[in-house]
Amino acid sequence: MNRHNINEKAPKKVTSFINGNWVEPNESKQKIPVKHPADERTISVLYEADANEVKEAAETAKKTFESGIWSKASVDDRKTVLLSIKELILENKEEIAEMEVANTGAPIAQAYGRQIPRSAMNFEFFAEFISQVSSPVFDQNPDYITYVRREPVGVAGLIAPWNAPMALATMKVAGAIAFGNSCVLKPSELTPLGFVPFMNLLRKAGLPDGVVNMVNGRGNITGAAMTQEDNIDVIAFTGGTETGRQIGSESGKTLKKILTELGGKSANIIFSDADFERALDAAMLAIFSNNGQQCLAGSRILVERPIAKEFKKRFVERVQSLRVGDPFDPKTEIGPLISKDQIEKVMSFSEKAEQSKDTKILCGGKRVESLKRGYYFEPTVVEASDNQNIICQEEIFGPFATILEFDGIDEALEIANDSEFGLVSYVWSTDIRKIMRAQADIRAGVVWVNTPLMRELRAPFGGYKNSGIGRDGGEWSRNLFTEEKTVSIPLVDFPIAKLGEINE
Ligand code: TXE
Repeated sequence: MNRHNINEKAPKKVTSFINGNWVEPNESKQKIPVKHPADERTISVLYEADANEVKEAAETAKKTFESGIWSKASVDDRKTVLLSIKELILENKEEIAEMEVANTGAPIAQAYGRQIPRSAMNFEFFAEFISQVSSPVFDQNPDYITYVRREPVGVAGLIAPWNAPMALATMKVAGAIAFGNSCVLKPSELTPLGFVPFMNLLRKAGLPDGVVNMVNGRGNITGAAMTQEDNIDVIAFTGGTETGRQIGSESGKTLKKILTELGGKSANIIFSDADFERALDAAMLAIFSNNGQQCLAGSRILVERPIAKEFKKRFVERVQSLRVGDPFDPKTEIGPLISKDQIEKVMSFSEKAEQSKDTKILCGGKRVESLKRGYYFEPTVVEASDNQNIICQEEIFGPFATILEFDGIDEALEIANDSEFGLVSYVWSTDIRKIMRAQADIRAGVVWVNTPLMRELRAPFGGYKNSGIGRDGGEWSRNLFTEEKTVSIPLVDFPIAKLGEINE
């Protein structure tokens, strides 16, 4: 596929998927245009699910759950289906990748190299995980055996973002269904297209209808109905911090379990004793992959003063040679931003940087003038002298790197922790004492030492502070998607007090 035949390939209409079937498009529904961010063309139309449709999806998921067809299926049977979903994603990777790129504007090389393999791996990972885990038995009391059962929670409401639609949504779907739950997925209203081929492969993989349902629509309509829905027992959400607050407070009214994975403003600390070339390569990748639209972006680059001048020079040279353009071109490194709103948001930060006396734009800062259509923003580097500046404090979510200089580890850690966020962090050094101090004192859910972007699915992932509540990955996804039931059985007939017995 290339940009010019997207319209032929993309589904013309996207509706909800309930009980294994696509809901018929109903013209009375709110219609939302789905755009290709590289040329702003409308390539599909989304028929928004209202509260009634969300209820129907949630009730279907609940009925399926209660039928036991999946929730009580053996772990081996569930494993077989999950592995088959993995295989089918890989078999259909071209179509899924093309839909993702058409929708997000992420470079196709990154869709093939990262997003699609990760989506397949999510199912493989949970298939293997469920077949290995066990639960504790407490037999310290010789008269009793007490053990813990893990049971699926029920119906999971999965609310996904637009930046890496398939990779992030499938992490939630795979986790939820691996442990026996049914689910209702809501992709972002900006990026529903990759889920069309995905939903179509579930039955072929052997998944019973009604286990995975999908509703499409905007957050304040379809998403809000999910958080209010009694039939949904747990919500897993990835998205913006403000939305996370709303979802948390709404879900609290019906006492749902929640996981929220929110924004970040992650520090990438580069000490002067670091392997300079590797740190430089990694700094580029950490901020500019996925068009800079990723929660784990290393968006605040902190460089120790002795190497700062050289680092800025080399970094800016590399940034200016990034290949910006058509996301369907396999050589493209930076595609367009997702939407008009997003490019305006990013633009507003470079305007602030232009006006502030604490900041200096080293390169970029404008729309790409040579590309007349599409939400293309120049890869941008801004130097800041004060971490309190708004460009160092707010999540910009675009190809926009901020550089700050520091002297010594105390100042580096102070700057790194001076943030409302605490999702990930990066540390570059060859001095083990600095590394050990930094990994202990950084207030963030992940510390990557001398490496960018290492997502170990067995380990917990999530944020401190305003970067979210809870963790996913291996055991932590199991905690989210299961209830723990403690069962105690006596091994002897011990005397039971006879309340109410009349002993004259
Ligand atoms: O995300 P939203 P937006 C950050 C990033 C970005 C900012 C705004 O900084 O610039 O958030 O992006 C659904 N009830 N991240 O506004 O709205 C929505 O439909 C239930 C960080 O586009 O948070 C979509 O499916 N659901 C990030 C999902 O929430 C609601 C990824 C995420 O969209 C809802 C994306 C509501 N009231 C943006 N309102 C990350 N952590 O990776 C919205 N939604």
